[in-house]
Amino acid sequence: MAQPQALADAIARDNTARLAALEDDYAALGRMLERRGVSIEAVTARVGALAIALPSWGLGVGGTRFARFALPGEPTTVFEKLDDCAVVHALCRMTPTVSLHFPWDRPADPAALKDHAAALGLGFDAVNSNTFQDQPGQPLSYRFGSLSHPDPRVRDQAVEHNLDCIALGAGLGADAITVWVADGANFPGQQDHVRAWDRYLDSLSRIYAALPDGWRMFLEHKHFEPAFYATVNSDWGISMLTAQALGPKALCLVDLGHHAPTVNVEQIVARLHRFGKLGGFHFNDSKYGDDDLDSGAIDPHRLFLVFNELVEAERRSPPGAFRPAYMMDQSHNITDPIESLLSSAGAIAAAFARALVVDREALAAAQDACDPMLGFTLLRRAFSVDVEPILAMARLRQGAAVDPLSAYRTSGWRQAKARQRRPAGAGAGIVNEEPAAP
Ligand SMILES: [Mn+2]
Repeated sequence: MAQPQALADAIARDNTARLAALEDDYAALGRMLERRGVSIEAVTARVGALAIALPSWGLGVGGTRFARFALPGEPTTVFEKLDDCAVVHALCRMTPTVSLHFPWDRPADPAALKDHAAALGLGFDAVNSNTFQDQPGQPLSYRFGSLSHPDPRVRDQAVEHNLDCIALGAGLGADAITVWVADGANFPGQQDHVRAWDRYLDSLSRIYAALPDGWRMFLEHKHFEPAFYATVNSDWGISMLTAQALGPKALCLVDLGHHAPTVNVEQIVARLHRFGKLGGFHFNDSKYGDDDLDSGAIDPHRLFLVFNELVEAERRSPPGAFRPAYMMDQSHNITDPIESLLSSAGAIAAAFARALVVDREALAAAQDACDPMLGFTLLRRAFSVDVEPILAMARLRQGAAVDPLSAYRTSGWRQAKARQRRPAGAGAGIVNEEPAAP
């Protein structure tokens, strides 16, 4: 079942109705870009090759500290979540892999999960460990930390969990692990900043030593929450120093929502790459903190500036060497997760497409000539291009939807699942509290 028939039919019907207008818009945009010396076909090809991993936890409806509002037909098992991932991918052809989170997604039968994904045409991206909450029956608590906990037995337990995630991921065909820990302090005096980091590094080095050949370890920093005074891996600086101490397989992961509101994230991206430590992204957007809103929902310009640095970084890299792991990390509290993921995929692709139409020679010349207004104008000129025809054409050529939201809604997927799937619980938190296996 690569694609449900009702979905394929909806895509085909919707695309047929929109084809003439798309071809008209695409031709007009192509002429405009040609006058700027940009080949629309080259941009469309790059956009068509963009791949972003879906977070398994993003397919269920999220929640806040206050409530979670279940959606009829939302997935409650990892198998159902993969089914929904396949729907997203069928509609946008930009999300061929899934990032699993253990133990939430721990399958009773890993081979069955791998087969299910393969049948859907999906692969697995980085796996994520979870030492930020206690699991039923877990001997020791992570209340006061995990990899940096003062008690070596807690650290051993957290390291063991990460090794287990690597083994599970390797069996599924993944080749990276993302480590985010909630370790930190709520009060001045609660912990020693230096000793806590030393313990964190020591635990990480044990996980690093167990990485299979070809694997990478992504360190995800976050400046606050759930620790509200100090976080062990708080920002890109300590994350990069940690990655440098560990070795070449350790890289930094930038979650766009894990910085203080005024931090210049695009500059961080440029510098991490300059020092060989840019591992990947968790795309999302925020206005206040780690809001996990849909990508580009609040500040599409910042997303564009991030991609502007990524395009620059790729140009500075040897051919084929630039391969950051792109993932979404969002919490959909009031929308259908499939619709939000499609919206984000479109926003990410748009930012990438706009970054690709920047006149880079003129930009470098303006920078060297100390011409700030021209440099700024060159970026703004690219940002103001409506690249929707490029995205739609890239999708159409791969059999996906010209208008993903419209095709999805007419497919009736969620309504059908509301009749077939068992209802999800309403407990608070970003993930359903249902057993992961069917
Ligand atoms: Mn994240």
